[in-house]
Amino acid sequence: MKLYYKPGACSLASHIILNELGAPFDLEKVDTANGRTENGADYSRISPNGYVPALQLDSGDIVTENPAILQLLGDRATVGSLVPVAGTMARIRLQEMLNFLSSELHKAFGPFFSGQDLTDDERANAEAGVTRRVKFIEATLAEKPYLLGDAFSVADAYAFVVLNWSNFVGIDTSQWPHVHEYLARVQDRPSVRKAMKAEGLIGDEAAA
Ligand SMILES: N[C@@H](CCC(=O)N[C@@H](CS)C(=O)NCC(=O)O)C(=O)O
Repeated sequence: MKLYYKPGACSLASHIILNELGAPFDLEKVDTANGRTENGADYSRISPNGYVPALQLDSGDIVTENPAILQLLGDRATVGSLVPVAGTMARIRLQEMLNFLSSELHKAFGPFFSGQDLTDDERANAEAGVTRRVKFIEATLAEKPYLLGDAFSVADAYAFVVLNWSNFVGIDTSQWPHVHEYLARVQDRPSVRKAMKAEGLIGDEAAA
């Protein structure tokens, strides 16, 4: 399998889950601004929408969209419970959460990554949008250690990546005590530190 990724982008969630699986995989960095991969390939021929992540399976099939890729990878886990069994209500809860993360929380960060300088008002609006969505996560984490319950799942990898963007856009996560503690706890997983190190987001000391 090969993951097409951009450092620190939402593709980091799939990178974390690939590490959780423990099987070998390849990585290829994408420059989404110029539509080329690090090997010089035209990325629009790999993923027509031009964004990451894209996962190339050994069959040659390409899968895009975070919720689809994360469930595909989670279903391949041979140990642990990265995704609940398909067809159960627990699996529906995962899909509910992945859709919330993708279409609500992830997209709430959009204005910060628009490439435009935000005015004070635009920044305040964008921050209010993020805060509105994080409140649901904060309330969820007040009840249980991970988004689906007692165990880390693919939803936690995605939530970690998106919530952690707060630190890059200047939103103080200590205003959400459960989220703040959760981010530190998830970042401490070997799969997360390894992926962040490989993407150049943390140094050797933090990854050790
Ligand atoms: N609906 C897509 C959204 C993916 C997405 O927003 N990818 C961003 C990075 S997090 C991207 O590649 N944006 C283009 C860019 O950064 O130039 C999914 O869930 O996979």
